[in-house]
Amino acid sequence: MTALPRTLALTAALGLAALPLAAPAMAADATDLSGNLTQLNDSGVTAEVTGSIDGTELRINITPNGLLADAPHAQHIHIGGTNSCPSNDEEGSGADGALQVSDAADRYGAIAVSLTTEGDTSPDSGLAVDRFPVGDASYSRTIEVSQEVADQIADGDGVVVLHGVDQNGSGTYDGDTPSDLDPSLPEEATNPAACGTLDVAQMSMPGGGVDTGAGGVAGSGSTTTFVVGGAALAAAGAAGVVLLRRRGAQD
Ligand SMILES: [Cu+2]
Repeated sequence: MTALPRTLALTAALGLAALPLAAPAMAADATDLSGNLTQLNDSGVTAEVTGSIDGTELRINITPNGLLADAPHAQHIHIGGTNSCPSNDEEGSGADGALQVSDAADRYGAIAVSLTTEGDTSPDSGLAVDRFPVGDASYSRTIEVSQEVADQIADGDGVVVLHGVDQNGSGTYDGDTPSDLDPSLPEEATNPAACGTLDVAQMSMPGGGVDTGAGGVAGSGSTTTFVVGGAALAAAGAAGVVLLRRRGAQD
């Protein structure tokens, strides 16, 4: 009479235990990140952002579209405002109402991470124009950030901003209005071109954090995987309890 239930419990425990094996323990601390950047200053620029934060290791991939060709584009994770972006039609303190960087700092905050192609990634490199991607070049880098910044990003407090807008359509950064960040540069070199919040998805499954493929699709896919994985873990745990109780009863 007891043989059948015991067999079932064993089968359930073994069968379900195989599912969590497919998701190694390293997945526990990684948090998937994603963002859809939209234009500011009528730049026409959009960008897809994917990545992950695992401890203090930030992985970030940016695929921009519409940035001024052959020109460097400063890009940062901003933190410390209201974790939001201005609307595209918002006017600012630049020429003909162009929105300058400081005009929306109350929304997206200050530079926390400079997304340079190499070397330093601190706010000090915020305008290191020789170390930022040129034109629509895609970007992918793994960066060690401070614990404070990591926590803020994991809490969903990051905003990604791409800079550099050819406001007058001349094909290069020029014009008489100086940048509010560096008066030696024209505002076109630093005005925000696109902005989007760095959104936090569910826990990362293997491969989720390094998915450079179809952008936004990664987030929903790993969410589903997480739910299934979580249910399997819970079920396996319950089956294990049943098994232990039966073993205990037998002794
Ligand atoms: Cu910025």
